[in-house]
Amino acid sequence: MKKALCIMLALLMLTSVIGCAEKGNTDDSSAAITTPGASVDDTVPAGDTELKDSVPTLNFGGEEFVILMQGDADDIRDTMWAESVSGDYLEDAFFNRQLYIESRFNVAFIKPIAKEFNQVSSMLGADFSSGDGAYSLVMNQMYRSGADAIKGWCSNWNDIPYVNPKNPWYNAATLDCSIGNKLYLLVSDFSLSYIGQIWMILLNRDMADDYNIPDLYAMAKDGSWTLEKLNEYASLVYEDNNKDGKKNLGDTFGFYTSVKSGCEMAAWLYAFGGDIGTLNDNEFTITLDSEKNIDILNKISELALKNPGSYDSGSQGSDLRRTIFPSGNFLFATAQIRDVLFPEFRSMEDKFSVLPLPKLNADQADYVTVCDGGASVLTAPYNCSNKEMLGALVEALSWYSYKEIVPLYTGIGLENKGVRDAEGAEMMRKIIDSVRIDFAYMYDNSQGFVMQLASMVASPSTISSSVRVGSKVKQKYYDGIIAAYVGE
Ligand SMILES: [Ca+2]
Repeated sequence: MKKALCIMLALLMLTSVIGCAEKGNTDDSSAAITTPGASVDDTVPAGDTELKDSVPTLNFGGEEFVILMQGDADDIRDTMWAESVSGDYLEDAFFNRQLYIESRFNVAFIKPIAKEFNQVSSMLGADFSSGDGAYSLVMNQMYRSGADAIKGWCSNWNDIPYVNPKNPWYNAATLDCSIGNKLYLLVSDFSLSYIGQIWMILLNRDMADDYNIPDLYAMAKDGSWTLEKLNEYASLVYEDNNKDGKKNLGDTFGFYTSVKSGCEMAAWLYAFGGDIGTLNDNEFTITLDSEKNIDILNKISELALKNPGSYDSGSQGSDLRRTIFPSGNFLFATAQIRDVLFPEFRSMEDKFSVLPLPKLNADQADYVTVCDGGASVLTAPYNCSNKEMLGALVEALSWYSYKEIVPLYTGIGLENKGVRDAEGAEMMRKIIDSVRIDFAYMYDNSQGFVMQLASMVASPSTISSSVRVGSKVKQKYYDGIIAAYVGE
C-alpha cells in the first residue's frame, strides 16, 4: 500500500463526525399531507414520454433489490419507500414507484435497511471483506461515502451498465468529481435526501409588498438577482418590536442566516462563484486563498454581520430555520428545500417565494448552490452480485423520480391554501439543477475547509491568515485522496 494511501486511511479513520449533519429528515410533515382519493397503479407515469431512460426490457426473476441507507424508519418513510397505500401523497408516490419497478423488471423492491451513517459504513466494509454481496445499492452521507470509496469498497459507476450521468435525472456536476474515468459517488433525483438539503433563499411576499420590493421571480429569471439587491432590500427592514433596544428574536428583520453553519457558509461561497480548489488532470490546487475568494468571504461576512437588516442565529445554530421564517418576521431567510415541508411552513399565514441564492454580480454566468454534506449519495457496493440489475434500477428509478417524485415533493411545500405555485415549482427545479458538486466539496470529509468557513466568516479580520495557514494542510489532504485513487 502506498504511503499516501496509508496516511489517508489513518486520517479517515479519525473522522467520526461528518459534515453539517443535521441528521436525516426527521420531520413529521409528510404525515400531515393526505390525499383521500389516492389510487395506486403500476402503469408508466404520465408526462413527457420522449424523455425516458433507455434501459431495455429485462427480467431479473424476482431477485431482491436491497438498499442499505443512512437513517431510520422515519427516513425510509419520508424519502424512500412505503409499505402500502396510506393516503399520504409522498408515500403513495413511493409505493407506485415500487410497483412500477417491480412490474417492469420482475424484481422485489424490498424495504431498505436503514442504519446510522457510521454503521452503514461499517456494514459496507464488512461486506467488502467477507465478499458476501449482501447489498444492491448503498445510500450514505456524501462525506462518508467519499471516505468509503477511497478504501476500495465501491465500484466505479462508469463500469455499471445503463447508468448515464449525462441524463437530466442525475446532477450534471457529479461528473466534476470524476478522477480520470473513476466516478464513485453518484447523485440523482432518486436521493430525495439530497434534493431536500439543497440551499436556497425564501422571500416573505406579504412583507415584500409592504416594503415595495420589486418582483423577484422576474429578477431571478432574467439573471439580475444579485448580492447587491439582497443587501439593498434586506437593509430596508428592521423593527425593534419588543422595544428592548437590542436586535433579538421577536424583532422584524430583513435577512436570516446562520454563520455558525459551515455548510451554509459554503453555500454562500459557491453561490457567489467562489470555490475551495480546482481539479485538473488529477492535479488539485487550493484556490480559496485567491483574491477573489477572500473578497467573497468578506462579502458574506458583511451581509451576515454588518447589514442593518441581518440576523445571525449565532450560538443558537441553524435549528432555528424551522420556526424563524414562519414567524412572519423575516423578509428573507436562508433555507433548504425540505424546510418548506415542515408543518410550521405549511401553516404559515404569509405567502412566500423560493429563490436561488443570488449571484455575486450580474456578470456571473448563473446561479449556483450546494447541498449539505450530510445528504445521501449513491454508491455501488464493490461486491454487489448483480450489477446489471443495479444499473437498470438506478437508471429507471432516477428517471421515474425526476418525472414523478421530485415535482410532487417540491410542489407539496409550495402549495398555499390548496393553490399550486407554478412559478415557484419552476424556480425550485432551476435551483435543483444549479447544484454544484465539485471535488473539493464532495471529498471535504470535515478535513477540508468547509467546516472552518464558519469561523472565518465570523472573524473577517483574520480571513486571509486563516486561509493561508490552512492551505498547506488541506493541499496535502486532497493530494492524498488523489494518490489513493490513481496510485493503486
Ligand atoms: Ca429587540
